[in-house]
Amino acid sequence: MEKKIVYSAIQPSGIPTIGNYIGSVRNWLSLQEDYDCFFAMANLHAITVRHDPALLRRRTLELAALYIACGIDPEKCTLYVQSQVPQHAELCWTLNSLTYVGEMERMTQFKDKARNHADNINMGLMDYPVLMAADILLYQTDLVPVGQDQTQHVEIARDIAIRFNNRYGETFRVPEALVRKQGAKICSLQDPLKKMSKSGENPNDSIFMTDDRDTILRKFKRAVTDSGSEIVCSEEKPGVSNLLAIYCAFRGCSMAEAEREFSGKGYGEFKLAVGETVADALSPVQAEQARILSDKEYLGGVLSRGAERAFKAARKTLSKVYRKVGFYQGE
Ligand code: ATP
Ligand code: LTN
Repeated sequence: MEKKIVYSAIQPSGIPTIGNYIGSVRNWLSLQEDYDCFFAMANLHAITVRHDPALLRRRTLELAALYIACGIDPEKCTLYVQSQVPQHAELCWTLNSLTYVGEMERMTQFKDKARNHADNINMGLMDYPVLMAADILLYQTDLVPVGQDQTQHVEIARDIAIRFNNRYGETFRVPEALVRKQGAKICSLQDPLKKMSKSGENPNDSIFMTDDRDTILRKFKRAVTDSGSEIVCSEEKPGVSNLLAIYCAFRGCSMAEAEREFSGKGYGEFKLAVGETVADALSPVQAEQARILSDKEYLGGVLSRGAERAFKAARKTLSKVYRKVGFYQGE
């Protein structure tokens, strides 16, 4: 039986946070055993906000090395850089004509980013979800493992696929988002009502995957907790709940187990335990990432094999799309 197809990506727009790890990469690990997985560095998406070209190039390689250091196996999955497969931009253009401006204006991420980058509300920023739909649909994807914040974009990808299929005949498989309940939204350590994000302005909001032990312990020590002293997960305690979610993700335990472990303990002790757990988990990943990054030949080989495999799969879908739309492809 043919394996189901999984697609996901992260933008190399900054240093990934433990939010990216918990909400996405970590969930990809088990999928690579049973599915045909494509994981990308979404660098085309990363230029929709102002960026530094040299840094973008470096962050792209760092992200690839991080994926592998976290356990993504390039022998089992297709790991590649989005801009190396030209069909993404080509399909995006085609899908643009099936997408309404009003739909894009309503996207939460667009509204947030437009607010935060008011001097640079460019066409790419608005087109972001269509490019993401192209990423997903090019590979005839079944499942898209993402964090909570991306579900609206996967929904749009589904709508566009259905719209295309209705207009031109069955062409795309209609994908589904795969969002794990636990850890789907890791929040800022300073403002637990806000998502932890790799491009936020306050570095104390986030634990970056490259933070050293002292930095991690310090950031957790300063993390905002809530009034009262009980260590339980509840809506009235967003700060404590967030720390518990992080702890569970790295410990691999349930919320009930974590609550039991910290019952009767104080916030100070709790925050130190969370910090130590995260630091212990990140330290081997960081060492492995550095090792992979220094082996340029290996990393270059992985990415060029990945791009080649992705290209072949993408070409197949795009040629079908071009035929259906009526684009001349030679006799
Ligand atoms: P940026 O700040 O540059 O917009 P980001 O940190 O939001 O980036 P993305 O590249 O947009 O990260 O997201 C990559 C993946 O990580 C997506 O699947 C997204 O849902 C997931 N993700 C990002 N932040 C979190 C978070 N705080 N909690 C859980 N999942 C997250
Ligand atoms: N927009 C996503 C990154 C991304 C993505 C994708 C995720 C780009 N293309 C395709 C899943 C499938 C984000 O997380 N900001």
